[in-house]
Amino acid sequence: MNGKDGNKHKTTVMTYPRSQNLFDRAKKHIPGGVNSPARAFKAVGGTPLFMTRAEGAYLFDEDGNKLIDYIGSWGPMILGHAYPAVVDAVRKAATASTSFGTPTQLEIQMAERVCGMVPGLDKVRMTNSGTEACMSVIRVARGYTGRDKIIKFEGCYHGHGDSFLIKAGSGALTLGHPSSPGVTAGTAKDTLTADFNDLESVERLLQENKGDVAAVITEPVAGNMGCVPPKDGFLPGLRKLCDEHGALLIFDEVMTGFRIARGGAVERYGVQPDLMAYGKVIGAGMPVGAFGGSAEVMGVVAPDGPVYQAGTLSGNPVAMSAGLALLTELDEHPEIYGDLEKRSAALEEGMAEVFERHGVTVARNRTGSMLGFFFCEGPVHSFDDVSRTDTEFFARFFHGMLEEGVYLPPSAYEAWFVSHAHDDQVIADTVAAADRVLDKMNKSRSAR
Ligand code: KE4
Repeated sequence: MNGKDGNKHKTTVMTYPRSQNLFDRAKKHIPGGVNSPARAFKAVGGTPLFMTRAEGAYLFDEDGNKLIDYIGSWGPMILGHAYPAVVDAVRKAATASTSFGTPTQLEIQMAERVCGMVPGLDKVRMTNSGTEACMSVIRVARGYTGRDKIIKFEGCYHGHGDSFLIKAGSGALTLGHPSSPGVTAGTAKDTLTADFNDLESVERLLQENKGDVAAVITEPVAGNMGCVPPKDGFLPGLRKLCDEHGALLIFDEVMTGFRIARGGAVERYGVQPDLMAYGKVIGAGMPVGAFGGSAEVMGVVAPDGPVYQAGTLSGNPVAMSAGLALLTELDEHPEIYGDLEKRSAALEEGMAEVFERHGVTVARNRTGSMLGFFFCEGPVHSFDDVSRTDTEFFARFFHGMLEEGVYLPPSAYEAWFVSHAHDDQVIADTVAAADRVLDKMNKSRSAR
């Protein structure tokens, strides 16, 4: 199994014969056998598992394994997989046709729901992915300000749009190409990169590019270099710097939106960006993104204004039905966030205790139900800190957990997600699995 995909880790991995056969077949007609590189297990070695279904906190793979899921489709599954209200909504919507290409009442209901949940969100436009939302939101910022440059942060990921594949996180970082070939120098010159949690690095770029910076875009909680929350003062500091320099502040809430609070980071941190981007939870697992902001800034978006942005399937009725069903549950039952907080804290503390007991050096970060562990000395506040994590150890830990029936994100540079379906027993089973894995790892190390 090892080496088949040229993985660099000497990790003993379980065999998953059906997934292996499917992966071999997939690679014939799909680049790398996957429709998104983050799924390819490149960072951890071995065979990506092919799933047949999922329910609540569990995935079920082609080889009959039942796995506790900490990816949750990379964020959308905040109430667990196959949530009945979402499934019923999709079934019902699909029988009325899967798309019309005309306006529908569903889109109004979605816009009203989202604008009601997020402070300062007056107008919102639906897209088909988080990438589209982020691409659109910087075009709006450039159109509104008449300026060309944007500032992003090293290790943050805003999708695969050309302007963002500069020192990007997530799969780009995992695969070792944070700045991707195929992005032209002309595009790259307009993307400046600062250091997350370092206001001075932002101020320096704003000073050096006085009057040229349209926007600063950030993940308010970085989730694509592992989980790295903002230091106290960082987000308010960005707001202040943007105001001083006439740049717009953009929160990329594709991951944090509706997850770390009902109103996302805007609510949790009380900092008002000019524009926001959404994805993941907003679509409940269907392909949905969105961007929005004040009526003033969004007034430049076509057909009201000159900044063009479009999409055949934007606001798709089936996708809107799914997202609306999920957001309505979250909006009408805010106690869910308290549950998520408690269970995620229990997971964090339980894992920390197990790592400690097995003498594993680990730094941990958590914001609400997104969290991460770094196998290095803490604290971890920046991309440089993240770069110290032991990815080899992570790969071994990942496969050990997989063998114990726990599916972690297959990269040290991804956040773990807890859903409302992760009850106390699921959390306890996860911690117990980690205890067994670390026992085995210690034994195999002492046996060498
Ligand atoms: P999508 O185009 O993948 O829907 O969204 C891009 C995106 C934008 N902004 C943030 C903060 C994001 O986290 C993402 C996508 N996240 C990754 C997981 N870390 C997607 C996984 C994948 O690429 O398969």
